[in-house]
Amino acid sequence: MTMTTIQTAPIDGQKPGTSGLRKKTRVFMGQHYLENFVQAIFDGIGGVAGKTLIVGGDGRFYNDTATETILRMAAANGAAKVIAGQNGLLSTPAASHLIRSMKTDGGIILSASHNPGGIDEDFGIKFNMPNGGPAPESVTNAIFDVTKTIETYQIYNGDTVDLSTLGHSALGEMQIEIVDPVSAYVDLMQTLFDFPAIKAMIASGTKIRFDAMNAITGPYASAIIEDLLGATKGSVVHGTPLPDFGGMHPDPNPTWAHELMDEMMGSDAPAFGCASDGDGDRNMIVGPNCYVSPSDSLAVIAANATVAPGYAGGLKGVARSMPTSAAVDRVADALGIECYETPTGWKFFGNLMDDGRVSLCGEESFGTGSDHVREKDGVWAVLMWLNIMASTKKSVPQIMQDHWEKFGRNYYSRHDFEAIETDKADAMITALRGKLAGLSGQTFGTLTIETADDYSYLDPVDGSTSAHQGVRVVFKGGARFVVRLSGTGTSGATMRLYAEKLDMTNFNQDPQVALADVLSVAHEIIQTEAFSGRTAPDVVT
Ligand code: G16
Repeated sequence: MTMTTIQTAPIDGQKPGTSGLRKKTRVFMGQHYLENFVQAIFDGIGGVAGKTLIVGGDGRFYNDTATETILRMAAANGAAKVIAGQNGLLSTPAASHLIRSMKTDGGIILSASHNPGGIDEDFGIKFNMPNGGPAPESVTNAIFDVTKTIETYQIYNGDTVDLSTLGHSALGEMQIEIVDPVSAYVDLMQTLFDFPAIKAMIASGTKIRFDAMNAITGPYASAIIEDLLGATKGSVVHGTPLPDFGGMHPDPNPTWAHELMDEMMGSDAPAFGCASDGDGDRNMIVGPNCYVSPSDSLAVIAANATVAPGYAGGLKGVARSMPTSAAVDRVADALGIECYETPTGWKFFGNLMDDGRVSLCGEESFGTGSDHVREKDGVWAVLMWLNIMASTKKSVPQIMQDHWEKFGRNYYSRHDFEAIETDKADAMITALRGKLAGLSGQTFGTLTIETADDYSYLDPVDGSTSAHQGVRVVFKGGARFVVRLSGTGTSGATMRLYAEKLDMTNFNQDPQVALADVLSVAHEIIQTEAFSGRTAPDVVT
């Protein structure tokens, strides 16, 4: 076996987005593409000599090859040890947990999350810090800077790397430990939730359907929901992780998890339905005839978390991303705890959790989690909901109705306009920003604009600033819309339009009807059709 220094050159476009670098798989398979970025990670974090890293991914096409490459490069760069999930598999929250519990120097997670997988679909890679959370912008910027000047990378050639056998081995001087991807995570969940109460509820006839969408959470959900909690075999559907997710688009929302939605809206629906995404950090919760929006899920969890043993002492505070609805804000008010607003991206929650300011975080993009790890966590959210149902003895629709009666309902919806030509999307956002100063005071039908700005975040912990994090237009009375371009797509630009309106009396409208006026004003201001040619969204959540 030999360590080789390979000559390379910078490759354009290796700037990490909302959550790491995501590109078409074939782009990652191009000459030096993955290697350049991995070397940039190593150099951007100050080298890996003597360090211990976690490596794993969601099992999508190219996961195994990329894992092996990373191990070879870590060895050649002098890493002391790499701990990898068996067969290169780790859900994102499980990786975050291992990074923390094994006191490592961070980890590399291979995933394009909720994007489809396969040779013609998407792949991704990101670095997580020793706290288990996604690298902050200071680190991703340092990594990006290296990609612009890189001339060489180091890699070990020779011996094969066996990712399938649990236990210890070595690659040159570097130790390798292959671990079961599931067991440590399952142990952690049992410290947080009332498993006996959930088990009793399931034994008394509560039926569950967990749609793992042929992605990473299948083995985790089977171990917990079927084996430990006693749900009937088959409660976890699409439970085998496949390199192309069996052709499914593993994004747990009503559009892509339509099989689950059909079942839950049908006459013989189980009491509880849920789905998770490619790498297991997202979740969707559905009751019989009752879709729970992610923003509402966050608020319900905040209001009820103390039923779970891990949260019995109360929440320190909560945080939500700016486009997420303000439903959780009123729960925080009622609880007398702080509610923080951050830009889109789980990485912004890390400082707040590390500083002991918040224990619960959530986003409209189907992400909820707590300070048990530093990623959002799909299976965690499912267990929290099951714990709430078991403790309150209420159904999902009843939990929602009671919540709205107590706190009011924030009608909420996100409309995605996908794969717009990048130039057109940029022109649309630039024109919108140009209008902001003149918008306040303008009236559109019954809606009068109170404020309009381009959101900028000042991190209260480290004092860093993140500007241009989304245009927000707030109407008198609190209704609002937000517009931003996605940072996770791989084709063209995706415009996300988020609309919200609080109603304190009428809780059972169709959100699209309740929000029709806000959406219509939004399009009038954005000039969506004129700039993009689009008249309807591709995905509505
Ligand atoms: C990532 C981030 C989330 C973010 C989401 C959507 O999720 O971790 O914090 O809300 O992308 O981002 P965007 O609107 O920029 O596409 P995931 O599940 O893709 O890792």
